[in-house]
Amino acid sequence: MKGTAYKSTGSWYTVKTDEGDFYECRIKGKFRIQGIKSTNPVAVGDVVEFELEELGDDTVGTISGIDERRNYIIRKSVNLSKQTHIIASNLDVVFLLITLNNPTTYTVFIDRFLVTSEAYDIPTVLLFNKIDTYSDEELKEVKFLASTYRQIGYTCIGISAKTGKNIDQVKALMKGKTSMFAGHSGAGKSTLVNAIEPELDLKTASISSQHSQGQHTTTFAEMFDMEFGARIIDTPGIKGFGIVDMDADEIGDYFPEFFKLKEHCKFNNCLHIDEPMCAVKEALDEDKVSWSRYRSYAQMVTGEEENYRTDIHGKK
Ligand SMILES: Nc1nc2c(ncn2[C@@H]2O[C@H](COP(=O)(O)OP(=O)(O)O)[C@@H](O)[C@H]2O)c(=O)[nH]1
Ligand SMILES: [Mg+2]
Ligand SMILES: [Zn+2]
Repeated sequence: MKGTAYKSTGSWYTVKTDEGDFYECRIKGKFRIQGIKSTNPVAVGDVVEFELEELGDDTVGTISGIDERRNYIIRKSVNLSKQTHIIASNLDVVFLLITLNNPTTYTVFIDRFLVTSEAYDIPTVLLFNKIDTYSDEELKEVKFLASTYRQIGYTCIGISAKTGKNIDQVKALMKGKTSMFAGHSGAGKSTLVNAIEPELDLKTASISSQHSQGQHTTTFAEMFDMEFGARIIDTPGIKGFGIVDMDADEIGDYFPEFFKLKEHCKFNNCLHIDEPMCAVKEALDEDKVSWSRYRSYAQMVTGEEENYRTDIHGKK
């Protein structure tokens, strides 16, 4: 039989078949997937092969294989084992909720997030939330940010999870797909879920509180079906993706607008930092690429940790 993992709680997995039946499944033996050293062999979103068996009065499943993952997101284990925990797999789209204030979403956070989603190969949509609360000045800033990211190719929507503004556009992008909401705590993820499907919010809220009571920081993801024909993966306590191990010379490949220019740099291994005849820096001087994007990039390459947002209009 075949199904999709909706939930994982340690050694048991809830699997839903295409016919819509749910089974509790276990893993048989040990299998390694794609050479990943993972603490959890099956992740939420995995398409699994399983066989049914009787266990007492129950019918349970034994998982014997996992289809190749289209993509996955990980969380590094906090201990030193260097093992990774795969949070979820086979995502169609991730929505990043961005707020100018309460809380502040810095461009460097957005850019790091996008680098990771590019590396993971997960299409990302930027949702500028709480537009009902912004001043004219702040709305200008949202428009400026949105146009910056639209130029690169990202879909950007200004929304209000509270008033429902443009939520229909979000739903249209979710339909028939598996999605995940990300963003800082307080950015409005739960409120957005509530605006899209009120009943679901209750379910996700109960999971989150259940976990926040626990001592362990382990995060279990769970998938939910939505009434209008979409699936959402809830990952309590996750504001972004796990960090991908990346070499400095790889980072530029995940800034799509830099990647396009790279072939015009004099050196084919150009880091766009100090090299002469660098097409990215030339484009920067001509305002053809964004300074805030470049600054995030430079920070990632040089390993500096600072937050910026306030001066996005300038070129400091
Ligand atoms: N005014 C306004 N408040 C919002 C909006 N979205 C969320 N909030 C508020 O922001 C706070 C945090 O929202 P919540 O959904 O809990 O954020 P989460 O941590 O990302 O799940 C709550 O008080 C919400 O009522 C919005 O679009 N407009
Ligand atoms: Mg929440
Ligand atoms: Zn260059």
